[in-house]
Amino acid sequence: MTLPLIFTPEVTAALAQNRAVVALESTIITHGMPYPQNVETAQLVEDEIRAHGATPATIAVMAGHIHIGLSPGMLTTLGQAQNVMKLSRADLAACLATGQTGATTVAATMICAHLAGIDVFATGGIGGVHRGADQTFDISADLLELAQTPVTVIAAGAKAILDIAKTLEVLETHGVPVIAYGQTDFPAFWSRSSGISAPLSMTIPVQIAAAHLMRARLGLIGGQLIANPIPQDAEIPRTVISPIIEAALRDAATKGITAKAVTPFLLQRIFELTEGRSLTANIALVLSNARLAAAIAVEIAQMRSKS
Ligand code: PSU
Ligand code: MN
Repeated sequence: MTLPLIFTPEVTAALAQNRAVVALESTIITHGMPYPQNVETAQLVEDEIRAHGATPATIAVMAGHIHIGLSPGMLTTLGQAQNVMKLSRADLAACLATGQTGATTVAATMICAHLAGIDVFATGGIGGVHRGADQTFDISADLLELAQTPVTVIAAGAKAILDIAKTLEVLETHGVPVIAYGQTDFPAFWSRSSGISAPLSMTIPVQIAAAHLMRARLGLIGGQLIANPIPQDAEIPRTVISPIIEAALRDAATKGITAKAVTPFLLQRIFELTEGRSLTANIALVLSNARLAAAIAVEIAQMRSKS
């Protein structure tokens, strides 16, 4: 049986010519940002990747197929759709088999990107170990995906709604390289610094590309997490965002929010409490991650063509 993949002509051409391609997730569109900023941002991110020499491939499940690349019309439809499934490793196949529409999280996007032959994926932030995980066991499947699927993921670190120290511990246990870009501190999404050092640090895209290819040569399974700090001018300092995060977490507890609903609830609540500033920061960091991802993908394509 052939894989249920549908490529846009733009992505097909890039892959056929061994040119750089950057995968993008769709949960950030359906569950991470409000309409219409979600669609506008998705379009801007794609343009940013093209402007930096790579081809964007936004990934989502529609009517029984995994789409690798979405047309502008499909992006808009997805961005306005209600009751879209939030897909991770556990529910990807069920969504395809039942013909429903689903947005891919970091975990599901990595799986689809790898099936499509794409090495590099840009997003905002990854899921991680939630605060209070000792009670709730809420640990994102994103972490285990990084441990087993060979895609390099560029994110702005992990959100401070999570327990960042425990998130780094789980990644270390599972052998995932966590590489801070251009600094030693692990970034905390809206803030450039989490106050915790990243295990690894690199300063130029070519190093990250070389490490990606070296892992494959060594037969190491799994991907890399590249933690790219939010641009300085868009940062919300930790002292400003911390009390807001605490308030959002209290609201989630009061309302009894659990499982898949936790991350979208907290993002929406923080958006309200910051009067939109968290969204402005989120857009800036995704664009910055797209630029870095394009640069890494270009280096990987170049190195492959020489070997
Ligand atoms: N980061 C964002 N916006 C998002 C997410 C992360 O800035 O919408 C999404 C990603 O798709 C990530 C998912 O994979 O949240 C993690 O969800 P959970 O914590 O339920 O595993
Ligand atoms: Mn979870």
